[in-house]
Amino acid sequence: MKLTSSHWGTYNVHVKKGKIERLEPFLEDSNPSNIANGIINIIDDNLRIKSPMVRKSWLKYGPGYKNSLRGNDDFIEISWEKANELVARELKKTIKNHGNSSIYAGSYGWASAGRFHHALSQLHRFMNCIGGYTSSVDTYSFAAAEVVVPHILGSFRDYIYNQTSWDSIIKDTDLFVCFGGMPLKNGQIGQGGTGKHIQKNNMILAKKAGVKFVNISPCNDDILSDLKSEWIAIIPNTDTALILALCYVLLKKNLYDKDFIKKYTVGSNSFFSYLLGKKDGIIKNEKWASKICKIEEVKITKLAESMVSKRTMISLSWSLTRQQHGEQPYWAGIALASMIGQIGVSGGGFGFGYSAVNTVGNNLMHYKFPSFPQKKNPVSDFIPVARFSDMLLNPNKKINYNGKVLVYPDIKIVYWAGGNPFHHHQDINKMIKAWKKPETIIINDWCWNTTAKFADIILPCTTTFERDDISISGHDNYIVSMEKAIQPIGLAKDDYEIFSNLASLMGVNHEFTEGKKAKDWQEKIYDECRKILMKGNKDIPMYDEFRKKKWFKIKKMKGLKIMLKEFRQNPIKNSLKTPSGKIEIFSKKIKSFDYINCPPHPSWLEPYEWLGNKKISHKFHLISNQPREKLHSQYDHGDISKSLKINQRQTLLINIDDAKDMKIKNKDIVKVYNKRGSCICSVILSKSIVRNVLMLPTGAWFSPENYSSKKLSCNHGNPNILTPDIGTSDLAQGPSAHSCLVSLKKINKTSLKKLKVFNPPKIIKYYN
Ligand SMILES: Nc1nc2c(c(=O)[nH]1)N[C@H]1C(S)=C(S)[C@@H](COP(=O)(O)OP(=O)(O)OC[C@H]3O[C@@H](n4cnc5c(=O)[nH]c(N)nc54)[C@H](O)[C@@H]3O)O[C@H]1N2
Ligand SMILES: Nc1nc2c(c(=O)[nH]1)N[C@H]1C(S)=C(S)[C@@H](COP(=O)(O)OP(=O)(O)OC[C@H]3O[C@@H](n4cnc5c(=O)[nH]c(N)nc54)[C@H](O)[C@@H]3O)O[C@H]1N2
Ligand SMILES: [Mo]
Repeated sequence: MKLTSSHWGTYNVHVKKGKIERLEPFLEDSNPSNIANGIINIIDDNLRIKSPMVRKSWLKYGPGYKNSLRGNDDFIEISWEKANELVARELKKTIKNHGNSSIYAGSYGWASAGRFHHALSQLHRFMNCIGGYTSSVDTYSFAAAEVVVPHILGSFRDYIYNQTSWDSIIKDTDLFVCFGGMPLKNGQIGQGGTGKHIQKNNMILAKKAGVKFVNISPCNDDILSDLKSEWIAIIPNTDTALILALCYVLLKKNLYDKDFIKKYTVGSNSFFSYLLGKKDGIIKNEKWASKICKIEEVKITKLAESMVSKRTMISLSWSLTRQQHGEQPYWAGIALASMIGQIGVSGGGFGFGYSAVNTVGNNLMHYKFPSFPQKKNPVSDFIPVARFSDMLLNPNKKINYNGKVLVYPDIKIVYWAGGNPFHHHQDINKMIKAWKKPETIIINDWCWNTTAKFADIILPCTTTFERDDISISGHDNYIVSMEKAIQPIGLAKDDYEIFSNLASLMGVNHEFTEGKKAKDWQEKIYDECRKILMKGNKDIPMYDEFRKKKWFKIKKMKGLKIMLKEFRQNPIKNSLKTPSGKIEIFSKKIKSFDYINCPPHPSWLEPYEWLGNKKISHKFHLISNQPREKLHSQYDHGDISKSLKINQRQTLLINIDDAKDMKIKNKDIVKVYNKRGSCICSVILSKSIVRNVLMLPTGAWFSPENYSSKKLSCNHGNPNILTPDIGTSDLAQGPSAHSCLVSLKKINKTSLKKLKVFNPPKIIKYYN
């Protein structure tokens, strides 16, 4: 029996005759996730990429020709020697002719758990050894927050990893108000490796301790039903208006904490004038917000009054940032918490997305552990990550980003390892247009997902079950020795071996490997982490002993973890890293950028696509949230994910009365569409979603079935065929997937085309 770890948990792997027989959850984990079981039948099925592949027309006609056949071409199975030679040849040629900035290797994605075999780190180090690459900054998860929160609090990362712990909430919180819910399904995941799932138990303990929960969301499934929370149903993309009205009530009724505002914040005057309508003639009162959010005025007044009269924790879900002007709900939320005045007090203040991942609210000191060193990137070009299609389509275009002007480079090679752009990127039809631009697209992956089918050269990598590693995330209590359970499938190699071999052909093997084998790097990483941990964990074993014992539990912090406690205690000594040292309700820095779509204090800015825009004739707002049965697109072809599909399609939640009006029944098949594209899915009728809102989780592999037409549609239910590819604002340029209007129509089952996405492409064997 071997132990392994994943983003969704730690498991004992039972192996029989070289095959994985079953996975048994880690004994420490009382609330394990079922996601892991999805791998068992697919680790070596016909969608496993078992040898290097090259797209037929790319090889026949050369790079840059027949790009439009990407995604609908045959593949030729080739040897590693040939594949390495092709990749090295293209990299050398491109670097010589166009320079390293013409290689895009931003390569966003979650890859797999394990500190060393982290595909992105591997790729980035390799690229830095050969002269660098155009990189990406920020994430798809919460880019708007990553850019705006440092202007408000001095840092985002310092806080997201050090949020007020659940034990503080259990002890001291009276009222827990979640904007965007607190979906337990998301708490299954922890980036880099999860030991024990902590969210559910803590939620229940908080409930037992008397905490009252309020779920502010278009969907009441966004919170555990055991919490018996109050549901305040809101129209998507309007939280900022609601929060501004809550601030207004506190201001108007003189209920806010003047001492806190004075001592710990700057810029409230300007913000208050805006609330009172002195700037634009619009008073941001309950009546105003009620029209926008469709929440009764009296509910808004009552909520504000109870928030300020009780110990209140505000949770701002990460989803709020993935919408047009996604900077604003976070800024408004922090302003509201400042007016309530409980920031830095046990059980009060605000947090970012409780249960967005397993580790939010963990009572652990955040460790900045070393990882596989990536070296320095000699190329300075970068893009905000979600501007990927825009960059490919518009070389030399200038864009604003956080006070800078960036110029897009002209990309000739795209290299991806550990991510799935056909899963994560918005407006897939626009991306397909962009995808035709580069001469060569190379990926390392282990299964024939849509990105693999759309690539030119595919280097097959191992899964975590086929290699040793260490799971050590910095926010989880458990360090796990990840043990190789089975031999690599087919000719798959670890990403490290893939890049070591390529590094040899590029003449930089020593720079890349430093003469070390994978196990040497793992020992080095462990030893460095151990040194950091020694302080509070004297019993942490030496490397060899750790491998024998298999796991180690890092001690909890003594006492409660309270975000911004030190700042509250002494705002001079522990000033924030903002220009004023205080919480910036008004940012002079942002004012100096002069962005019309990101004013210098929290503001309501209408998104283009929301239910309030009557110029767009779509009836529904589409939310594409995280899937409960998998992590993004991973294991979508496995049994667990497939078992939750209906008619083999991703399911779409629709309000029961909306469905009745349209004569749609449970499990009917529908086409969801707008000007960007369309997709097919199966409906589930629900009372827990507000009217005119649809919910289609992400993760269904994009399944194009109509190659001849200009716009591809998806036969499987991938929402990104519908979502807009626009930046949140000139400040963050983050993704805005949640600002999306659509229409719906019922489809006859008999007209449904056969699903082909789970078939591998045609493979021509043994050509060399
Ligand atoms: N509409 C809409 N779109 C969204 C979102 C949304 O809410 N709505 N959410 C966004 C968010 S928050 C995120 S984080 C992104 C997620 O987007 P991604 O992180 O790109 O999604 P994953 O499916 O996790 O992709 C991981 C890929 O890595 C591969 N992989 C796994 N292990 C290894 C390995 O060891 N080596 C290599 N080389 N490859 C490996 C997997 O097979 C898979 O193809 O999606 C974003 N997209
Ligand atoms: N099982 C599972 N867990 C995951 C992931 C996964 O793929 N699968 N992905 C992980 C990743 S990478 C991330 S970034 C986190 C993301 O964590 P979140 O961003 O919190 O997750 P989502 O499920 O996208 O969104 C949460 C809820 O926000 C609500 N919502 C959407 N728009 C609005 C709005 O305008 N206002 C309000 N009030 N609510 C709104 C939706 O109802 C949705 O269910 O999840 C992580 N956890
Ligand atoms: Mo994410």
